[in-house]
Amino acid sequence: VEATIPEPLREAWRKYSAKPFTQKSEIELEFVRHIETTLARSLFNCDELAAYSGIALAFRDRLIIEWNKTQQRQTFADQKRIYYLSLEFLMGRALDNAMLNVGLKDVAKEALGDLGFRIEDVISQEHDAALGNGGLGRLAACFLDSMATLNYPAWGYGLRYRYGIFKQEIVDGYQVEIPDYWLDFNPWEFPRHDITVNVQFYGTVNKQRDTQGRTTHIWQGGETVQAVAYDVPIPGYGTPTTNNLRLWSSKATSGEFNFQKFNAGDYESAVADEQRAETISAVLYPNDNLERGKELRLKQQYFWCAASLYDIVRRFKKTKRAWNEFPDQVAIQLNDTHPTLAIVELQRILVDIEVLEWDEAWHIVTHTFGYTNHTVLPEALEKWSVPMMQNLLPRHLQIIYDINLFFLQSVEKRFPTDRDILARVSIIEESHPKMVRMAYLAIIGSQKVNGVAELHSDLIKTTIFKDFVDICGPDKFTNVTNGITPRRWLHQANPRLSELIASKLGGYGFLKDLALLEELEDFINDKEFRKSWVEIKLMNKTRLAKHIKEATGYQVNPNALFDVQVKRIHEYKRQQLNIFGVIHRYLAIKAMDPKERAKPVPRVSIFGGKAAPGYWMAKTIIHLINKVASVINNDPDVGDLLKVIFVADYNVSKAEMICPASDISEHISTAGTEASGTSNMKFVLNGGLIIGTCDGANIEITREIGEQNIFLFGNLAEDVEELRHRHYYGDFKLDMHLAKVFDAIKGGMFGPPDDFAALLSSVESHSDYYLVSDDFLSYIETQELVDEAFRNQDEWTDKCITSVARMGFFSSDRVITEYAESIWNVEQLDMGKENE
Ligand code: F55
Repeated sequence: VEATIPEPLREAWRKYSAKPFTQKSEIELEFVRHIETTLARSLFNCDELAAYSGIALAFRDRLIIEWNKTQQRQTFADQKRIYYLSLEFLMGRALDNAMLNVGLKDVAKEALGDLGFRIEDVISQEHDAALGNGGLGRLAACFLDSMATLNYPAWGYGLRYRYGIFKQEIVDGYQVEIPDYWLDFNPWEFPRHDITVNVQFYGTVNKQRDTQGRTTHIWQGGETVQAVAYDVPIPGYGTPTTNNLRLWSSKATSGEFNFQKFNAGDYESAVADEQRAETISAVLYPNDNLERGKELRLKQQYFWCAASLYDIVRRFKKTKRAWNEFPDQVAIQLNDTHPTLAIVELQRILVDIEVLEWDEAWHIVTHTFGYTNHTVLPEALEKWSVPMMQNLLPRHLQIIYDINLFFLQSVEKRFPTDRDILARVSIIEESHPKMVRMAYLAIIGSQKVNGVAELHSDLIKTTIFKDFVDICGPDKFTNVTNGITPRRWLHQANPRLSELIASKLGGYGFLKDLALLEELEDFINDKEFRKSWVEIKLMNKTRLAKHIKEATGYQVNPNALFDVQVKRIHEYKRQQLNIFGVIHRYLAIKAMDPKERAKPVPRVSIFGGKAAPGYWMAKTIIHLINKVASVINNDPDVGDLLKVIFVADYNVSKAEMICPASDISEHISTAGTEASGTSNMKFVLNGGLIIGTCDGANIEITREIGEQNIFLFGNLAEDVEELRHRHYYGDFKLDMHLAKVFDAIKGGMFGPPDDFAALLSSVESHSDYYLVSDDFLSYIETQELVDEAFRNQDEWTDKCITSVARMGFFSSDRVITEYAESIWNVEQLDMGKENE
């Protein structure tokens, strides 16, 4: 690498090149320097926010030194790279993670202590980077952590939203959305004003003949928006590898056009152009598992795909390789169908700009991409209207039609007798208006398609993508069960448990090889260990209780059973089943003879999660939870026996506090609807048990930890269709316990019944699409089993320790290794001596 510096200068460069700090005194020096100079603040009015800024800048500098070296190393190694395209990266806070990953949190703690700060207070000043909705975005963040930790040459590509997912407040029991402007002070990003890409929209396509008589397509006119790169360093744990997350920000091109408008005094129109351009990366769409077909969303997708592809191709071209080597140098993973236009864009670059033959280009494209599906819910499968695409991306629509034509021709040849197959598998749905089915395009343009848990991967093969298994063969479809990074979700979220485990396993090796946790089972009868285990859980619950008191005013007893359901609010995730169960429990307590009331196990039911702003039913569920909370929590008959809490503004940093504090968490989706779930893994890894349905990764968690350690209930995925059919054709009676719950709601126990009429009707009416009534009895009976089990604290602790010991499989390191070997075909960078 040094060879690029002229010989006589090398010594000076080497001598003065930045060295990463390791000492407390160095951290203190950098901290003070940043506060006094970078931030221009006096040390005498340095509050916690300023302290956060100072320490964050110090660690940022440190990351950037390794980041630079990593990029050099990767360029030099000249290997295949992974590009992970995701519209969402739900990163959460960066400082704590950076300190832990570079192994200097303890040193930083002392340094901050010397200067008068408590590290926890400083860490909590940071605003979450909340560029995602939920599981899909958080998965991308866990993958970045694992790819860096495993020394894979990998880049994330996303959008730099000015507004992340909204902040949630609860006002009078209703969700209120507050904009999340998070960029006021963000030390973790580096603007790269020199790395820009012009992205074209609208316009027209003209055919031309080139000198060799070939027809070429010229996309002309329309408007151009500039993408500016912002880079975020991603440090691996216990390795110098620091990868890059590149987020694109949109702005108006500073071209002749605006200049002319300005000169002509047409300021308003010039400013309007500027604003329209900036709007593209302004805000994250807050829908999870719902596609709404808005033009701005399509613009976001193309803007981001075009800029990323340009960047990737530019990097490839620097290697001066032939085009057919592209798939040996580049693996692009599509996080859901949101980046599917990247497939079309690469084909366009190769055919229109690099003038490759169609077939050669298409071969390159189809050996470059992989597509991960995250849902089978029909309303979440992306479709774009053909007229909209025609207008915004005329050339891309032509290419899609050509891809479709060639594909359908090959299908017709192979299945000449199946009369409907062409209509079923066509990328274009023949509706009014016509629609482009993005998942089909993603499948056809990719080398591999994967689901995110076994059941889910089986379901996509037998339901939504069945025809494509017949057409493309079964090998194209595979499963990669999700996982989570143990660095954030154990070590960072639960430092005490991590330390206890390390004390038994002889160090923190398990954080890089989570399977090592299995050795914990040897200590299951170790009295001291068990005592510490239980104490840590109680401490974590006490910390959450403190937050609950501050946030809601309600006092909860940390010795009660903490029952947690935190995730996006959605009918398929069935928070309504949970709250109906809570009401059932409340009615049972009320019906008891007061002397009997000592018997039930005290419980705190904790909910958290955001509803998409336009998802009215989800908002109704939030409202019901809050109304139930205010009735139960103020009922003197109930006391500590039952408390209901809604934690407002559930996000990554709240999850870090909540996951370690649960005794039981709920993952109770209608069987077959939750692709995987990942918080289920976080809770078990932190020594909590699960009540759940046979859905998503719950099934594999059961397989790993043993069915005696999980509370499963409810109907199976294979029975769902028939049950729905039965509802629909009238042979249906509401579960009798649920009927009593509904009577209480209808009687006004929780406020005006009209507020909840639609919610009840969705269950009572002829549909009950999510089978709440069908699973209700099984649910409440299983909750009683949970009570029983919790009474026996020793056995409960056995279950928790055993479960943690068996969670090794769910590390995102295992997941990334599987992707690397079976989909990407990329190698880890050889770190030589550096990593020892
Ligand atoms: C966001 C935007 C759109 Cl348009 C569609 C979906 C989403 C989204 O947030 N999806 C999401 O979070 N899906 C979840 O992905 C997780 C990771 O694979 C799964 O564990 C989870 O089951 C799935 O719902």
